Amino acid sequence: MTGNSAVTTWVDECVKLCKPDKVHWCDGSDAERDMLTKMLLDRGEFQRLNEANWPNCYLYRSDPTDVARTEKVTYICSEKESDAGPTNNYLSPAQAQTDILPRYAGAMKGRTMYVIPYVMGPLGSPYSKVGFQLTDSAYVVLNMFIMARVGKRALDQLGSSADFVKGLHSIGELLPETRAICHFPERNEIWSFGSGYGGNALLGKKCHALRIASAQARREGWLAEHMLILGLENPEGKVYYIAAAFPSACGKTNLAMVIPPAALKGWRTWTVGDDIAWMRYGKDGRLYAINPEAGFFGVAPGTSAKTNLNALKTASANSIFTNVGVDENQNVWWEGLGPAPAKLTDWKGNPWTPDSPEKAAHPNSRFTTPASQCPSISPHWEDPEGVPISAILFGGRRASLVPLVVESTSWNNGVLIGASMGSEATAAATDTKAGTIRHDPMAMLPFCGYHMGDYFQHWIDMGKKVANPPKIYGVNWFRQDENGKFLWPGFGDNVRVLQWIIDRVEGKGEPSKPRLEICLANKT
Ligand code: GTP
Ligand code: SPV
Ligand code: MN
Repeated sequence: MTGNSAVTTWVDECVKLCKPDKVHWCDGSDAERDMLTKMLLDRGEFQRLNEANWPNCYLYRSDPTDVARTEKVTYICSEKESDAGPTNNYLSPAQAQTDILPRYAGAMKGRTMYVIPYVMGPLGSPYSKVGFQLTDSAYVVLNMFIMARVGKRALDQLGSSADFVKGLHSIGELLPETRAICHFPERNEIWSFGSGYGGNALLGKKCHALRIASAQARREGWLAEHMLILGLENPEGKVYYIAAAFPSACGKTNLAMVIPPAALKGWRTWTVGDDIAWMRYGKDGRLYAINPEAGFFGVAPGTSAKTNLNALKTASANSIFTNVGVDENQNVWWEGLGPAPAKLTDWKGNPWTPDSPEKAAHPNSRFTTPASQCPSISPHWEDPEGVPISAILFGGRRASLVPLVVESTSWNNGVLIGASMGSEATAAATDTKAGTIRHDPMAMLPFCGYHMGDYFQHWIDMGKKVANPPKIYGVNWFRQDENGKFLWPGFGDNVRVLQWIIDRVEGKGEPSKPRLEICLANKT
């Protein structure tokens, strides 16, 4: 409990509405985590993984109709429709009140309401934000324990302030037809109903740290972006930080913890964040970024010792695996991990063999894992002031046309590159057709909490704030030949592109010429 009356008044209102049997205030302790884990194991919702290979790791299968974000029922509920803009689904606050709120009435009968106080951003950072998520899903609580800094620490950070985000979440009956994710940017409020999955349900992530935060960032003069943050250290020991926006399932987690190829002697990378960056100008006129999250909610398929060893090592303990396959010895498996075991149980709980027509793991299956366990985690990943950004990348998944890398000629030209991004849809959202190209400006189409036109203006305004904003680049790791084979090796070799970008930042190297040659070789 807390003495903060702004918090308790709101929690009381939600309790009256949802009518839970019990209210549990999360303190974020190990004992609490163990208690919830045991409860899910006893209920059969969690399956313990092989203790030798995956210590303290669990498998969870979500409802098969609830496996990814649902953009069609994600709403921006600003006072004015014009503030939501043409790219967001709009519901007026009054309409949300009449259409959505009644779904919560008595929804938690027979259940416990968990109150999760959380901080997005490093503890004690002036740029961190406090939120509260009320939820009736213990699985969501355990994910939030990994993804955010939860419990007493958050109450301490908030003190008596009323500046916090209110998130009301109920899985309801997990019916797709009652599912709705509503955001009220003017009152820092989120209502999520009918889903227990990832970005729909872990409210600190997309709902708070992107949709609510982007609107707040515009009001306050900073940026909340769908970006990874990584440091690239050259052989002289100088570290350059890069922020990169790629749409969902287009390579952020991979680039954030990329291992340079052996040929690049003396180069190394440092991970700061893999999905979200909050950025603002420091007193020195440089753009500084913090990672608001404390964990990674990473795509499992395609993750292997060859493609992303650091992710595998990170997730090898104290992690939750959602919708992957599992073998008889309780080892997880997914497409791309390595040779398939002869026999598996698939993500739906059915028997599976390598001859089965279906995939063993859902294409959007995920691991939830503490960032602190990442072998490449930056010693500065929790610096309260953030890390200084030297370059910003915008990239998509494009089989044709878009070259490996282009350098913008100015900040505004870079904003144009970001704003005109297109990318092939992936399995990260259920209602988009995988493979079809959609316009996804700055990888923020599903996450911008306000009018996309105002968002572009805000980016342009941010460039006017300082004399030397970071250089902006467009990249594409996903060009294919006529047989559908990737033309660029990707993964570790992407560091070669970063190396060239760093040279350019230092005023060295040729403008895009070397890359142009690659494009020509690829029959641009
Ligand atoms: P979200 O968490 O949904 O925001 O996704 P993300 O951008 O972090 O995507 P992630 O790094 O998890 O990559 C998604 C998929 O793309 C995985 O299957 C990766 O194996 C694959 N991938 C990542 N980088 C590359 C690359 O350089 N080349 C190729 N061909 N595939 C890649
Ligand atoms: C994304 O879809 O961009 C993700 C996964 O990072 S989720 O948290 O489910 O939104
Ligand atoms: Mn994402």
